[in-house]
Amino acid sequence: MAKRGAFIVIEGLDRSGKTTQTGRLLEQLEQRDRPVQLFKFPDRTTAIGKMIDGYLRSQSDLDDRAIHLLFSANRWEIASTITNLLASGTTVLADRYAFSGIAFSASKVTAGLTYEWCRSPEIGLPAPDLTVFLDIDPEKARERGGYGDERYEKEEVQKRVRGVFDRIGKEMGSRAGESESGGRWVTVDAGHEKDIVQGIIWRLVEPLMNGVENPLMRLWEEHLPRPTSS
Ligand code: DGP
Repeated sequence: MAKRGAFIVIEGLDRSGKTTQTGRLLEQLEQRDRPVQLFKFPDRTTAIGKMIDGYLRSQSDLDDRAIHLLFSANRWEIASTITNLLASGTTVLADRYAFSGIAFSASKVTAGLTYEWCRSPEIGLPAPDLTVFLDIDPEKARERGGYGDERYEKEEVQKRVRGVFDRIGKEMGSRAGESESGGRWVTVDAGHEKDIVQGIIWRLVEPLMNGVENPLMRLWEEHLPRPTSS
């Protein structure tokens, strides 16, 4: 049977070099025989994405729960496209995914959103085979040329976000082997030179380039209702 495509996610703190590394990885993947498609989350081109864009640029204010659900809906509106592409043998690369959804919302101090509440709408999304988390000390990130003007681009926020990503990484890591519904989670030190980071990422991705035999899993699928036999 033909193997399905691999689903690879790149996560990272702001200023971690995520966009550069995702671009470089895409170029490398395009040189292979297998088709590849990149998705960037949030996808600001859809109707939901436009609301998110206005919020990130502080042009609009939204309730913390409402914006959380919009970010998640922005992934769900593309979920079936991702599933179909993988089934047809395409490699799918995502710049951010459900893990950013949890990390950025759960780190809001005044919102009082629990980790579990933030995770809830992400349960059941197509699960990546590999998530590469680009980790950088927020102080070092700031020294890289400063944060931009968007809502979360502040050192204090990034420190809290990093803490939640750490928790997600531990949760995903402890599940590897026991359940593959989150695939592999690998933290990469994004403080290295660009070429070194690129090399590390490529070594992680290359084994997946001939396709994947395992069926596509769903994120945290143990929380989904079990299929009934009747
Ligand atoms: P980026 O275009 O990758 O720089 O992302 C834009 C900003 O949006 C960045 O500060 C991270 C934040 N972000 C990305 N995904 C989510 C999400 O699902 N939920 C929340 N609350 N923030 C997110």
